[in-house]
Parts: sequence; structure tokens; C-alpha cells
Amino acid sequence: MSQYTFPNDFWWGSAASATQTEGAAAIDGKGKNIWDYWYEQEPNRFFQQVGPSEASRFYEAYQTDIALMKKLGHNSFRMSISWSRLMPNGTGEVNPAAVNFYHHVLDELINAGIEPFVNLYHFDMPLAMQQIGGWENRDVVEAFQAYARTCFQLFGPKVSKWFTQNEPIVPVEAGYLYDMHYPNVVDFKRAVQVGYHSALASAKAIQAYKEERQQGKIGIILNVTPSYPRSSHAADVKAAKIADLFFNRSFLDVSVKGEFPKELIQLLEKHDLLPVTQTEDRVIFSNYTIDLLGVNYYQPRRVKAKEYAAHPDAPIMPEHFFDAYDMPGRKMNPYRGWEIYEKGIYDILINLKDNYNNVECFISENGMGVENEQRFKDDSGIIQDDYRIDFYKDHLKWVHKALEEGANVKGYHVWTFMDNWSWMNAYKNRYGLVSVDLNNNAKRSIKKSGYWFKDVATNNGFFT
Ligand code: BGP
Repeated sequence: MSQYTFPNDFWWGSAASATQTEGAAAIDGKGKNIWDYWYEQEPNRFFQQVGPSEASRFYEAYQTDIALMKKLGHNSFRMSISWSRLMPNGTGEVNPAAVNFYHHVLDELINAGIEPFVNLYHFDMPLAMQQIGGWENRDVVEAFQAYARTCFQLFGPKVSKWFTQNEPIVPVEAGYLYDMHYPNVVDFKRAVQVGYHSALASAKAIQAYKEERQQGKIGIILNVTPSYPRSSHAADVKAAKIADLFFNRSFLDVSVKGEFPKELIQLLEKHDLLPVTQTEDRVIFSNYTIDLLGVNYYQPRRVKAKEYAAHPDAPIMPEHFFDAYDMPGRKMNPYRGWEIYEKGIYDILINLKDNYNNVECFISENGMGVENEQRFKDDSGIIQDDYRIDFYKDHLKWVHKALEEGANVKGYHVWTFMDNWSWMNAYKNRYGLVSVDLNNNAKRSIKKSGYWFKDVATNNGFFT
């Protein structure tokens, strides 16, 4: 029998985001964000045509949900503030109903002994900001800083862990390269500009935090996706390095070390992809790095050297530099189609320890999505998600090993507390410790993994 015990002050909890859980998308003064808008325009792009207004009703049910979190052993919970709920136009007027709501949520968490980790941006650009260009427009960077400052002023005394953004590379990829998020642009140069401004917005939010003399820590949540080459041949290794540069180091280096990797700048320059910058930005980046890093990990990226060069006239895309590699025999999640590679979580933590000043970090999302999960319900109505328990256990073992080897990892948050609405996939893939029955008033029921999580969090570990 092996024992996996974690430090006494380890953060156990889960993560969620405003758009995916709140619902109440068009009431109490909330402005539209790009999801509300895109759904109105193209409902067919969403699984079963379900839009964000159908999210899990946290707006009404937050008291019940927080009581359940407490029951499931949470000592911390990551939520996000909806920019368009707090500031319906993205700038200017603040919505009093939103201020009220977030104060109530924070109070409820604190009273339940659950530390709120608060994120400012989880893919939810206010429509008014997108209409002036979103992250492509530098004015939006300034607006984000002002929004962040407002949040610190309003909620700072109740929150000591802040995050500027969740997975900022995702809006770059999904919104400006691969047609999966609004505004559905496919243009590498514009994508680079979006990424640059989003990184700048994060640094400027940190600047506002420090200027407001706040007492807590501020960081960013990044989806670090380790890039593994098909083989040790130079061409494969080079391909994997380029994927790592684009999708990991772009945000990781600037967030932790205060500058973009030189290799990335050279590569972008060579292909005429450099963004428009201002000279003072460099100082902002180097002065305002993060105190704390959240790591979201789901699956690795497997990469091989390009077998056929792209057509010389084809518009340039990241895939001009590498090919995805379907590694034979890799373990797949049979219910969602993503690879499961537990050791990846360890490789990330050791990389942070060795190459990123052992920055203080925690696992901010890790989870297993399952389609049609109702089929696993037993006679008593509890979803028997043993596959998810195994998934968590297998990852936690590697987190534990990294901890033993000196990684500065302070906690583990699963994705997610309850089944929620997800971007284009709506309710297709369920991830919760708690299920949500959409046909029965969004009724919550704890899954087997929820009970398991409670034991692990309460005992600070588990045996196998
Ligand atoms: C992460 C996001 C989450 C969540 C999760 C699962 O990238 O931060 O918001 O959606 O992925 O992804 P999906 O719901 O698409 O399966």
C-alpha cells in the first residue's frame, strides 16, 4: 500500500468561470459578452443549440452550491468575475447588482471557510469591447486595467488570490486562428497582436494591483501543454520546441520572467508576424510579473517534424512549423477523445522548478470530460464515475512526486465543481464532482468522485 500525503496547508478545491456557471445572462443589468452575442447570431454552432443563458444557475443557487463545496471538503474555490456583468459596456459605469452579487458570493465563501481565488477574465470579452476590436485594440488593454483596478478596489479586502486571466492563449488560438471562438478570424499576424495585447493587459492589471497597495498575491492561469517530440531526431525536437514556444512559452516567459523568449521574437520577425508595440511596454512587462501561477493541465501535445511543406502561397499558420503526431498506443479518454498522460503534470512542475525560478504555483484545472454521463448512474441515482477518480488519483500521484522533488506546488483544483456550460460544447462533456440535471430544475447531485474528493481533501491525501 502506498500513501500520498500532501502538506497541511495544501489548497483543495475546484475551479469554475462566470460564463459557464452563472446563467442570468440577460438580467440585473448585465451587458452582453461575445458568447451571448455569438449565440444569438449562430446558435447552430453550439451543441444542441444551448447557449450561455442556460449555464448552471450559480447566480441564483450560489448559496446551495457553496454549502455543497463545503460539504465536499473545499478549502478554496476559483471563480471569475464577469467583466460584462460588472461593467456592462466594458468601461465606465459599474452595475450595482453585480457588485452586490459578487460581494454576496465572496461573503458566502469566506463564511464557509473557503478561500476565494478570483479571476478577472475567462474568455468573456464584453461585446462593447469586441466591437472596438477586442484585444486587437490597445484601448481595450487600458479598459481592462481600469476594470481590474475597480475589482481590486471593490473586492480587494475580501480576496487575497487574484488572477488576471485564464488561459490567454485560448482566445488567441480559438478566436484568431482556428475559428472556434468569436470573432472567428483566421489570421496569424492578428493572432499575435491579440496575444501581445492580452499579455500586456495582464501585466497592466498587475501594475494596478501593486499601485492599489493590495496585500494579497496576483497571478495568471496558464494551460501549460507539454510538447513531446515524436523522436529524438533533431527535426522532431525542433518542431516540438516551436510548438512549445508558440503555445506555452509565449505567456509563461513573459508572466514569470518579464520578457518574451528571444527565439520567439526572432521567429516572428523572420515571418513578418511581429506585433505593434510601444517602447514603454518592455518596462511594464519586466516590472509586473506574477506572484503565483495557476497551471491548467488536461493533455499533452505530441509533435513531429513537417512531412510536407505547406504550399508556398498558403497563408502562414503555426502548423507551418510542425505537425501533430498521433502517437500509437497513447492512452485516450474514451468518453471525450483527449489523451490522458498523467506524467505530463509532473513534467510541467519540474520544468517550472528548473527553468522558472520555482515560481509558486498550483494546479488550477485538471479534469476528465465525459459525454452522456447519465449512463453511469446507479440505482440510487449516483453517477459512478470511477474513471474520474482514477484520473485524479493518477495525476495526484505525479503531483506528489514533484512535491517530494522540491516543486513549489501549493494546491490542486479540479475542473470542475459542477457540470457546466462550455463554450461551443455547451453541456456535451460533463466534468463536475456534482451533476446538474437540466431537465429537473438544474438539480445538483453529488457524484461518486465528489465523495472521494471530500475524503482526499479532508485527509490531505489518500492511500492506494
Ligand atoms: C479549459 C477551460 C475551461 C473548460 C475546460 C474544459 O480550457 O479553462 O473553461 O471549459 O477547458 O474544456 P471543454 O469544456 O471544452 O471540454
